[in-house]
Amino acid sequence: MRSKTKHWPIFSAAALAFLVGTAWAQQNPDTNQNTATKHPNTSAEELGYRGHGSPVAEVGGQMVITPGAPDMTQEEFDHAQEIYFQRCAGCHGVLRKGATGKPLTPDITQQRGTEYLKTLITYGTPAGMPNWGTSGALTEKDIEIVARFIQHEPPAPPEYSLADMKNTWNVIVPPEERPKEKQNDINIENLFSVTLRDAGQIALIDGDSKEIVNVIDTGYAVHISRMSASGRYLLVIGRDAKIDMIDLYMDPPQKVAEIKVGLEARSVESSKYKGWEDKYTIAGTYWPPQFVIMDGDTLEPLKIVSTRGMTVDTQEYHPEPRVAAIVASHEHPEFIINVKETGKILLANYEDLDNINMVEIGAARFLHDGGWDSTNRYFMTAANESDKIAVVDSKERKLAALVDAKRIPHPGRGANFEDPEFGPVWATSALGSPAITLIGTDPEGHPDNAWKPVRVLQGLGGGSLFIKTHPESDNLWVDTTFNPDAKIAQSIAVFDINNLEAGYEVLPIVEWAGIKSPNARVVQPEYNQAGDEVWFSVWNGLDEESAIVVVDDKTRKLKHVIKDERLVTPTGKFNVYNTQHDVY
Ligand code: DHE
Repeated sequence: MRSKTKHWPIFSAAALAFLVGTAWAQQNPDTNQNTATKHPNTSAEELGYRGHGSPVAEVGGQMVITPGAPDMTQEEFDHAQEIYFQRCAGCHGVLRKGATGKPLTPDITQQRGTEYLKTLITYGTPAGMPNWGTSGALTEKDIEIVARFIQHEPPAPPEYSLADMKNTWNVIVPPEERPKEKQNDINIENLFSVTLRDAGQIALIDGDSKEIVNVIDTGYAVHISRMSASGRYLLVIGRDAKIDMIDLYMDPPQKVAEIKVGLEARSVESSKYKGWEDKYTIAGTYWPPQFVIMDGDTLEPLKIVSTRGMTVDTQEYHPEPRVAAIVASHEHPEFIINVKETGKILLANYEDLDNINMVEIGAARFLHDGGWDSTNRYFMTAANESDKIAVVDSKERKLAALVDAKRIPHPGRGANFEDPEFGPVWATSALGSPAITLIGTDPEGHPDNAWKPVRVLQGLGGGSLFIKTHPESDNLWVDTTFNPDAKIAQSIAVFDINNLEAGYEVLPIVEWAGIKSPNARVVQPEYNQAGDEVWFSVWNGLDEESAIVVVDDKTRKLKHVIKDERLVTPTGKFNVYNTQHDVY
């Protein structure tokens, strides 16, 4: 393992989208049209979203000299590898076998040669490769080194074993020393866990008073928070695969256990099946490609399962199938696990970890995020690059349908409501188009509409990440975080569920926060427990002022702005009750 002395700046998605999107916009004043000509398959919205740095860069792999590839010094190799993991691995994969980007293995790259590769990296391609050179993101020298580097065998970062995990595992407060009853007077059901992305922290904000209760150090660039089934433990996972377990009964709520489960990760979940509440925690990693089941009280790692295997369509071996969203089944004692590159959904039964029983469902490639339908029986999940929503029947443990959605569906956990014409639906917005696709979810009551895209609404634009409603609400909120037009990225669209044809109202959330920076973006609507307030993050640059904007759901008027110098780069917000009970 290399030890690194230098840390590359973490490009927040906001900064990166700004860098790539703006550079493009400057070159192509009408970004959408020009990307459609020069980069027909990839828009600035998608690039802003996908091109984040990988924490794998902190570790890297051993230098590999490959016959036929141009010479490199160790120093050049290390430098190129760092750039590759920061800029390229998100799309092409750590092992360069191809993910949402094309494969870059030496058999392909050596044929192309250094000059060709330099041009490709400098100017980008119509298939979606960003113009790293002409956008000013990489220097000519960097590009030349990377062009030579990708002609060598990819250096494999180290694996991560049970022993590695145990070396990082720390039970800060053992279960027997934790309080038997809640010690604080916070209404924890209406508490929000707010990701402070670039601070490597979360803020716990009291949903009633809107005051920050505690700010807790976590892993690097926290991605999501999830609740244990009992509502007591909050689980937070960083991009660096560090999990922090926070006990909400303590005064103030604080960390009771921590562990690092790999080099890069996005997902964590807790067992929810009746009789198994809080028993196990699971985390999936991007690197190494595997998931681990841990003890729910202490995070002791118990069982690691690799996700390497064959792709669903061409049935080729993939060495790096990353674990994306994970949900806990309410129908069986199992976790439902999205494996991105193979396009498979695994149902891992946790009744007997020594004889683990797994169902493998073939869906479609590049499974990403998703959530439950309103009955918590069907898991609706995006195979984003295939423009499909896979529907898993968690009761029957099989695929119920693969539904067409518009370009790059990105639901977050999605939104469930009653369409006045088509009955119960689950909805997703999209990264690559303004479309909001409503899918019928009631095979009993509305069999003709079940698993069909019954309605497609047009929102503010592409670059949407999250959509949200609440059982108590008549509103459907849709963000456009990665839209290259700052005005759109700084606003939210809201539809009336009872009159969807009427179109949307636009609310200027960033303006309401009193923030003027062009870098600020609105991301992820999240309801309070009662469903009468919706909270938005105003996600600004690391050194700029960010905020949380609270909107009254009935009146759609500004209710409150939370500003605090500790609120650095807020992104996801997770209301305890809604997250615990899968209400969305
Ligand atoms: Fe996320 C959810 C992966 C970029 C904020 N993100 C998820 C999930 C996955 C994922 C697999 C589902 C987890 C689950 O439910 O178990 N996200 C990725 C990426 O691979 C990607 C594209 C690029 C990257 O390098 O991370 C990416 N995500 C982003 C962002 O740019 C966001 C806006 C800010 C950030 O943290 O970088 C972002 N992702 C979120 C949030 C959720 C999420 C807030 C949870 C939403 C929810 O309501 O459940």
